[in-house]
Amino acid sequence: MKLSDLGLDSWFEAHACELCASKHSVARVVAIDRGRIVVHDGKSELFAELLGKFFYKAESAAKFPCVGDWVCLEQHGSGLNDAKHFASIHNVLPRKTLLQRKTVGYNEEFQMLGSNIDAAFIVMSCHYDFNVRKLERFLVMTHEAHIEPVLLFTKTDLINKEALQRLMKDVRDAGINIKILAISNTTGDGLDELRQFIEPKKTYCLLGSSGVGKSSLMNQLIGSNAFETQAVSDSGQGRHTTVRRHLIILKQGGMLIDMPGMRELAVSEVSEGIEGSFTDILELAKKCRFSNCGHSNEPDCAILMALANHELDSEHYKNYLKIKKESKHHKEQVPFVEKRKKAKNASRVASSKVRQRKVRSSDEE
Ligand SMILES: Nc1nc2c(ncn2[C@@H]2O[C@H](COP(=O)(O)OP(=O)(O)OP(=O)(O)O)[C@@H](O)[C@H]2O)c(=O)[nH]1
Ligand SMILES: [Mg+2]
Ligand SMILES: [Zn+2]
Repeated sequence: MKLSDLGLDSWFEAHACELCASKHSVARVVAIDRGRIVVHDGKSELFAELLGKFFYKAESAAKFPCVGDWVCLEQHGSGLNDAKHFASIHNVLPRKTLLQRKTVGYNEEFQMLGSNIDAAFIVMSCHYDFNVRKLERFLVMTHEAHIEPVLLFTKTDLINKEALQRLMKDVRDAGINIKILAISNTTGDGLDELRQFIEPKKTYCLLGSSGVGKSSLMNQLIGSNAFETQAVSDSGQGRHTTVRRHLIILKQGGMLIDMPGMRELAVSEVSEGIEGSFTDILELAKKCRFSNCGHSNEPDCAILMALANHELDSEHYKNYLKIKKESKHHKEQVPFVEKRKKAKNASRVASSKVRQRKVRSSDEE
């Protein structure tokens, strides 16, 4: 397999020239398994270790590799059959896109979900899971990362055609114009259209709640039961079966990342994400008489008028305000968080130095 089949292009190659030494090769991170990094070098998958400098220098979690990254790899030993063979990661190449989310709760830390993703399938079961407001949150997240969102309905076998049409209408009524695909993993309906949509050399990921059928879809596309799946509860709740992200290379070309189901989606500071996802509201706001209109009681407010004559759905507008408020809150928190993070990193480095010293002294024994 050529590295270009894994998505390597001239943009990454240019960065590799700059960041990788001549004895290095480039490889793509395909999984992170209990702290062990699995890379694909075009020939096979292999485990790779991080150089110590990552732990000393990394000011933020974003400096560590995540699934989808291109890295400079050094291989030691004479091949995979050599017992002494091992690989180490020297650098992470810049990312074209980075999908991340704020971790839930008070801390303002990020979790990297995947990088260099071209399009994200927002997977929603049409049986239990579907909710326009949740979809809007996923849209903000993907727009913020400059990743094309595609809505993928699953479990179409559990509802009739009219109900599916109604769901699609709900999406369009909320002003959402993204591509929609609908499939059933059980009957195979819609899978051909999905396969045609997936292009060689491009990377896709599966985002969505637990139990919507992400891993079942992976199995359908690779034609085996390599990915573990588990029945949902009677109320349709998933059981968080998938616990790690894993990028696979499809035989037809193209790559797909399975991800664990997401419980909650908190937003961070997402100005571009909001612009991309609520264009209808932003367009309306331009028509208000005052450019700084607060849309509460101003005269000739286009938003208030649209709400009054039901041209603008009030739930859609409420969700916009809620996400905007969360984003603003996050923005205000950032300076405090940076300070806390710096202090935390300093203590982390200190304790890792102690650890290293201990390891060294035990090596010597
Ligand atoms: N009827 C029906 N059931 C499906 C379909 N797709 C998946 N399922 C079932 O839904 C359950 C959950 O599927 P998974 O593939 O494990 O869901 P997941 O999204 O990977 O869940 P997590 O790994 O927990 O995030 C399993 O019992 C699947 O058999 C479908 O299209 N139709
Ligand atoms: Mg799964
Ligand atoms: Zn207004």
